[in-house]
Amino acid sequence: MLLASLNPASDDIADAVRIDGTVLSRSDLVGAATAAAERVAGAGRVAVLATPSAATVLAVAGCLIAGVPFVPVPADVGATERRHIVGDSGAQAWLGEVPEEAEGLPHIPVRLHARSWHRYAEPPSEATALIMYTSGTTGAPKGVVMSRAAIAADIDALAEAWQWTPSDTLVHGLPLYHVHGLVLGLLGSLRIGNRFVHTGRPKPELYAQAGGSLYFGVPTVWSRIAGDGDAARALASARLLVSGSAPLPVPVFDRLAELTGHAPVERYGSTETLITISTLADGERRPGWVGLPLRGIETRLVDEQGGLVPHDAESIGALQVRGPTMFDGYLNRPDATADALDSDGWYRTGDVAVIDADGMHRIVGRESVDLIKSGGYRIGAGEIETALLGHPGVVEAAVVGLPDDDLGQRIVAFVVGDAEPQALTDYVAQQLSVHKRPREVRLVESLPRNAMGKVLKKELMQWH
Ligand code: MCA
Ligand code: AMP
Repeated sequence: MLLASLNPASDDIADAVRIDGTVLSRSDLVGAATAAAERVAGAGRVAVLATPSAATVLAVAGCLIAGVPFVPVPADVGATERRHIVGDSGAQAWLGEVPEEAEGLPHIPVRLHARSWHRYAEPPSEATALIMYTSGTTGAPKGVVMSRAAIAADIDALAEAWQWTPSDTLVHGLPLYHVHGLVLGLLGSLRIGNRFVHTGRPKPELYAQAGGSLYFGVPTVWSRIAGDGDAARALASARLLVSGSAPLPVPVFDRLAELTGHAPVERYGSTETLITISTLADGERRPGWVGLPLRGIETRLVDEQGGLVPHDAESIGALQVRGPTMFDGYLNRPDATADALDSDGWYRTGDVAVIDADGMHRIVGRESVDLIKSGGYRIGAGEIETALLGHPGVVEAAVVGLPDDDLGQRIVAFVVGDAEPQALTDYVAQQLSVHKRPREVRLVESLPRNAMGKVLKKELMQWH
């Protein structure tokens, strides 16, 4: 059973889930999620506006109980992105919360106090659990089709790596529409049966007050905690602090270890592959390195000619991964699927890495400057450029990620035109999503281009 702790035979606990001021016991959760399942059973696919709320928890659990694939939609989604996700995914209704503009879909509310004790048969493990939208270097986000089997395999491998058990209390405040917060945080807890606490936002003081044993955060969150001595020291009583979604800077690793007494566990993955590499609860946690392949995962480094690169801690290659946690392809995009996954099941991560003789991995960077990681969010430069070009005051636009102490990278848009910078920031926030807005818009006379007319982004990144 994918959500094993929602088995009626499980012991009840009074506080299985805490979120947005609501506390759900395990039996509340089973009863209310099964009531949500009854409302969607038989639907082909539904959208869930993934606000950090009990309604989202029940909608997600209800879909997985009924075997209805769901599409998590960013809570801060804007108009263009919402229209794309709803249209491309073929979702038939909103389950749980509904955005102001429902894109013509009916709304099925989730009732916190409804209860059903109907028993659904467990759907086949190869069935689709969810479709998550994620950005590429160009174009609109693609739907990543993820099976129930892949999710179960990933959570079980992580439980082994992190000694994650029902006696843990997992705390995070990350969005419930990406792998990190949703698949690992929420579904992981519902499979393993630990207490789950969502802090609403991932603020240092909220992490400090939560009294958890296992904490998840993106590097921006850990960096803010490392900058807040009181909050960091409050985490000394935790068992494991886990960082992922972007590189954890070594000084943040060191400062966190000093203040909390815990060297953070770092792990690496992607929407398409789930988490594939991690350091271990009982193994070496080396600053700047993301660890060893999880159980069942194979990795390799490939050079530009397709040859294998040695594992000598120095030779850099394109990282490929394969194993039971891989996605089933991009929805409606066989071309993109074929580009990403080869016929032997190897997924081209787009990251470059080194591996040492013991199998430890270090992520060196990304192959393309057009995939930006900001605050742990994956953001395609092309998607923001297209959005900006839709504004009447923009003639040309080029977007890059510049190094940022807080966000890892911050989105900077270079624009030729006569629009107000703040108006452009707001425009992207309204069209795409708030977290994809440029943090800086620079109006320029022209963009550096090569003889073919292609913008020279590396040159642009040197402009100050
Ligand atoms: C500012 N705001 C605006 C605007 N400007 N709102 C509308 N229009 C504008 N122009 C408001 C926002 O609404 C928000 O308000 C506030 O400003 C701050 O928003 P934001 O910039 O998002 O906050 P931040 O503090 O800069 O965010 C840092 C963060 C966030 C909290 C770390 O980046 C975050 O949650 N990152 C997590 C991403 C993640 O989970 N990635 C995992 C991907 P208000 O505060 O009132 O709401 S999965 C993955 O990568 C894989 C598989 C893996 O390995 O895990
Ligand atoms: P996403 O699909 O949002 O999960 O983004 C996946 C990408 O995040 C990967 O291809 C990496 O570039 C990056 N990433 C995730 N975890 C780490 C990590 N621990 N260190 C460096 N990069 C990471």
